[in-house]
Formats: sequence, structure tokens, C-alpha cells
Amino acid sequence: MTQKKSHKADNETFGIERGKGGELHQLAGGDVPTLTTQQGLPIADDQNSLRAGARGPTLLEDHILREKIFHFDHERIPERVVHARGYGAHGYFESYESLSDITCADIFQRKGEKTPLFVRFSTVAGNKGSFDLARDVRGFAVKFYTAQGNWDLVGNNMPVFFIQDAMKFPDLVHSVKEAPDRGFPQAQSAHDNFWDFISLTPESMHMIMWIMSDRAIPRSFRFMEGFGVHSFRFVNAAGKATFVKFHWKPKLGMQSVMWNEAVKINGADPDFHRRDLWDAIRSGDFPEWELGVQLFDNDFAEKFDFDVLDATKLIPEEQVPVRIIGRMVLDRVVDNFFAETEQVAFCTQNIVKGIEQSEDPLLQGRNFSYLDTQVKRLGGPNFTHIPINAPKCPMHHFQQDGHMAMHNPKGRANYEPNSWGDKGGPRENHETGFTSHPLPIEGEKLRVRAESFADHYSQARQFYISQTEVEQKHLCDALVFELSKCEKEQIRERVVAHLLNIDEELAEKTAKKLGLEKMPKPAGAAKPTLKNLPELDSLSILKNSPGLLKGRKFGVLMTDEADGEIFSALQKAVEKEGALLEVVAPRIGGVRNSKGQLIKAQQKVDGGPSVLYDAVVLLPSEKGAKMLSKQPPARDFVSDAFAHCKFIGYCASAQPLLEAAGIAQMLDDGCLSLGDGSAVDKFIKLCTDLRYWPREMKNQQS
Ligand code: HDE
Repeated sequence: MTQKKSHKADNETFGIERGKGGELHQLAGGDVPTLTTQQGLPIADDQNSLRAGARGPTLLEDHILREKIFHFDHERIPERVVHARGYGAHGYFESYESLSDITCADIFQRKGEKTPLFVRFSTVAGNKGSFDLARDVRGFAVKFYTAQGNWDLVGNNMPVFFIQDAMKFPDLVHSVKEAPDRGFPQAQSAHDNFWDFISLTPESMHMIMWIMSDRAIPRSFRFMEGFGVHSFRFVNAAGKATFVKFHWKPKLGMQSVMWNEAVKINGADPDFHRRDLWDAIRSGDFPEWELGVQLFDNDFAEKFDFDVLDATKLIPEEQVPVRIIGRMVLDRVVDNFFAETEQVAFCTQNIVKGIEQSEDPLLQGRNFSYLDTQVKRLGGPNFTHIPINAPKCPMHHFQQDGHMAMHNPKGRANYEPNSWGDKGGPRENHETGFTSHPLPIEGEKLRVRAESFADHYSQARQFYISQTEVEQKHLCDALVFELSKCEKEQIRERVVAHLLNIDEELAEKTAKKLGLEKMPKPAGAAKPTLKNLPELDSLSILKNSPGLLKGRKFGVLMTDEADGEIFSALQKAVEKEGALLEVVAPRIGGVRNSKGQLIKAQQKVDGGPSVLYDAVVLLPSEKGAKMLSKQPPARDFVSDAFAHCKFIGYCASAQPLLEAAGIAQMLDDGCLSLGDGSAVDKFIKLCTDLRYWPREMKNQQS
């Protein structure tokens, strides 16, 4: 070895040597620990394998090389069969009140008590390496480490599901995932197999409305609602049961992106959602959701138009209000993605005393599936020993052995009853032990769907009519986009036939945009659509606009000589709202503004398209604007922001860029000239609407 010297990288000091072949050797010493094998054997050279002569063959004897490569070969575990792509974080649940009158679940007994938890958000159809902005349902799974055992609330960001019976789950998933012969399309539902299955599954129509709505393309995990979907039961200490549906409400309000934007985000930053969560938590802007419950009894369940055991139906918040009972705060990112996010094993059957399953046939099937899938995925029955899955409360049982057993019971007794007295291990506890609410159940053994599940269209219609005009347009456009990717015309026709049972206008618009020559007959319906269900504001994203900029991001396109006054005013105003600002510049090193200050850039123009931002500001100097107007990514920055109905602030010198982007003649009330500081404040106020939707409707009419 030659050329020994000390090298400073961040705050660590390595000794550095060069090997004979010129390769770099970083040496332990000081605070830098010695590299070892898995067996703890210190390693002297991690750059070279053991050879017979410097240019000779590698020796089989090289146990260090063999261990390293062996372990690498086994790094992967099977990805989840659904929800493969996900992102997790740690946090806590804080109770707002005691619910002891309704449930004896320990977690809900004491106001102000905090319970640690782990959340994993996910897409459903795409594989582990797919992109974040697929049109898809988002998984919203929460593991509460309660003092009386783990409770997993394994929900989604939509309150209903595609199917009513677990029997159909493999078919649904097969249909949406890549076709087995060709291995594509991946991570999307815009293809024949999915729509073929859907068009033959009328019960999916309500969910289809949700999945074609903007709920399927959330701006971020932080801006979406979560739902337990099924009806569960709370049971109190006296044994009284109450039906419960769980809801998560994001503190920052709901927000979604546009489809064209989603497509472009996937290219610009496939990790958009996970990066957003990581950045928010790391910057101390901890995401929060409130937990709400809809509580109802058997009398309500019997009077309700639909079956509360049917996961394709929701209970309107307007009919049974959501009672907010606590909040979830995500305050810690994972230390290691694999150990925590990948190995976390959610199981719907992980419930605690005071919370019980209902007879929903989808939930009943799930209760079998999750345990089974974890054994396959994590390699054996001891996945509960992995720290992310282990309860944080005391555990005592006689289950033992199996692959990778980390902590077997101590002592002689591994069974009970036994006669070893207090050395004989744990025993039953009638006070704290889990008991099942004695629900009277009788019936014939039947393989049948309940008639009360037969209305497939009424709530689909209710969802559609509850959307704003813009949202209805997005939904129709999504249907047209997806069905236009289906090669088989009959599939398109069959879907339109279902739409006729939901809303004739929607069906007609879709048919027209698809270019269907003849309108099909409405699909045969098991039950006629109830047309008198009221519009529900709670179902729309835009009717619940938060009027907040907190947690949102501004992209400021700047060049050298950019107006320093406007930039400072912007920075201040954005910060005041709790929003973020990123500078997009021709060079990552930054720009010198008109005051001669160096403003560092977070993105270079072609790496920071406007789809990554909630609103944009154009602050080039005149010379800079002329230069940018020759660059396609800069022109796209502007024209995309306009097309995606974003608020655009601009200074007078941006004119050449506005012209090159083709929007100079189209500027509307969503575009504001920033002449001075007061205009900046006005602009920021405008932006709290998040998007300037009149632009979209206007463009549609023209
Ligand atoms: Fe799942 N689901 N699911 N699911 N599900 C899985 O479990 C399953 C359903 C949901 O972040 C799998 O660990 C069946 C509804 C989430 O790790 C598997 C049925 C809802 C996650 C499974 C359903 C969900 C899963 C795959 C129909 C919303 C990700 C990997 C009977 C209420 C959890 C795994 C995570 C994951 C089965 C339907 C939510 C195979 C059989 C309805 C959020 O067990």
C-alpha cells in the first residue's frame, strides 16, 4: 500500500491508502469502527478477494468473499402480492377523550394518553419499484402498539371497496396486475383485463367512481383521508356492542393532482410521495390526522338503505356524523427501510379487547389472508419477533421454536395447565383477557350472496352527483382515458352500459368522448338505482378545500439578476403560511439576484418541472427570460403550470418566457403580476385556493 494520508469526509476522518492496483482503502481508527464479517471477524481488505497470485483465479477458501456474496444473494424477500410499494413512518396516537362508555379498548380509556404506532401508506397494483402517482387506491395501514396488545387498522384512502366477498379478491387483483402472458401493463388499471373484470362485476361500480375520481391521485399521503372501510364493533365493559366505522382526517386538508400532472410527476420524481413524507417529518413539520368514528346501533343498521356489512357501501357522514376522538402524529422516519417498512406485517385479525370484527364477508376473508401472507413473505411464524411487529406490552405464551426464533419462553414449562406453580409460566386472565361479544348467530350453511347487497348503483350515483363540476369532468376524463386504452370495444360498451345506471349524462359524455357509435342499453340491474339520494358535500375534495397553504410547496423560477425585493417578500410570505419554497434555476449552484446576493437553487430547470409544485412564481431577469424561452424544460415549466390550473405569479421581465410558453395572451385571474411586496401578499392569499379551477372549465368550453 502507498500514499497514506488523512481525508476529511463530512465530519469523519479516515485513513486512506491506495492499493497496488490503485484502488482506494478507507481505514478504521478513531471513531470509525472496524469492518467485520457477520461472525465478528475483523476485515483487513474489503476491496480484493483472495487469489492465487495477483492475476490468478479466486480461491474457494475465501470465506470472507463467500459470506459477503452469499448474503447479498439472499437480500430480497417476496414483495407483497398487493400493496408492494409503500412507505412507513413512526408516530403516536393521542386520545382526546375517554370512550369507556362505548368500548373497553385500553387505548381509548384515558384522555390525553399517547400510544406509539407505525403507519404504512401504499399503492395497490404496482410492484415495489413502481412509481408513486399511479391512479390507484392508497393503503393506509396503522399498527397501534397498545398496552393490551397490537391493534392493526388496515385501511385505505377510500371508504369502499371493489368487491363484496373475499372469494373474488384473487380475481380482482389478477385482473388489475400485469397480464400473465406479456408481463405488462404494470402499476395501472388502464387496460383490457381490469376493465373486462370490472364490466362483469357490477358491485364494483361505486368503487369505480372513487377510483376514477381525483382521490386516486393524491398530492401527497399527508393530504388524503383514510378509512377502515368495514363496519367493526366496539364493545364496552358491560358487554354492549356498538357498530363503528373508522375515519382518518388529514389536518392539512385534502388535495389531489391532475391526471396529466400525475403522469409527468411519475417521470420527474417517481418517489414523489415518499420523499414528501420523509421531507416533512425530517423538517419537523409532523403530519397529523384526526381519528374519527361513526357510531351506530342495530336499529340504525336495520333502517339504513344498504347493508352495513357490505364493503361497497359507505355510511354518509351527513347521516351519522364522524365523532373525532383523537389524533395521530407522525414524528419519526424509519432508521432502516427494509427492517421497518418492508418487514412490517399488518394483520386485520390483530384486534384488541373492546374492538371486534363484523360479519362483513370481505373482512372475514381478510382475517385469514394476512397471517398467511406474512408467513410466506417473512419466512416463518416468528415474524412477530421482528422489532417492528413485536408488541411493546409484556408478552407471555408457550409458543416456541420455528425459523429464526429470537426469544423462546424460559423455564421448564412450555404447556399449561401444569403443576409447576408460579414457576409454571403464564395463565389465563378473565378480567383483562380477550372475550368475544356473544353475538347470536344462526343460519343454514349456504354459498350465497345476501340480497341486501344487491344495489350496485345508487351510492355510485350519489358519489358522482356530489362532486363539483370540475371533479365530475376529471372523473369522466379518467374513464375516457382508461377505456381508450382498452383494445376491445365490447369492454368499453359494457362499462358505458353500467354508467347509464349511474348517471345518464356521465354515460353520454363518456360514450361521446370514446367515439362509441351507438349507445348501449343500460346494464341489467339487480335493483333499480335510487335517484333520490341527496348530494353529500363530504364526498367531494373541492367542496372541502382547506384554505391553507401549510405544507405546500412553491417553485420559483429564477435567473441571475432576478428581482431581489420580490424574492425576499415571497420568502417571507411563504414562510408565514408554513409553506415551502424551492428555487429552480439554470444552474444548481444558484443565481446572483439584483442585490448581488447568491441564491442557492434546489433544482436545475430540467430537474424541477412545475408539476413538483403547488404554485409557481416566474422571477427571471429580462435577459434570463430570453435565455429560458429557448429552453423546452423552462417553457414546459410555465405552460404545464398553466395547464394544471396552478396559480402563477410573475414579474414584468418574465414576459418573453410567458410568450414562448404560449400563455401570454391567455393570462387570467389565476395569474398575478408581482410588481411589489403588496402584490406578493395578494398572490399568496389567492394561492390558498390551491388551484384556479375556472381556467379548466373555460378551456373545456373553448
Ligand atoms: Fe388487503 N391485503 N386484502 N385490503 N391490504 C394485503 O397483506 C386482502 C383489502 C390493505 O402496508 C396483503 O401484508 C384480501 C381491503 C392494505 O403492509 C394480503 C382482501 C382493504 C394492505 C391482503 C383484501 C385492504 C393490504 C398483501 C379481500 C382496505 C397493505 C400483503 C378479502 C380496507 C398493508 C400483506 C401494508 C395488504 C389480502 C382487501 C387494505 C394478501 C384477501 C378491503 C392497506 O394479505
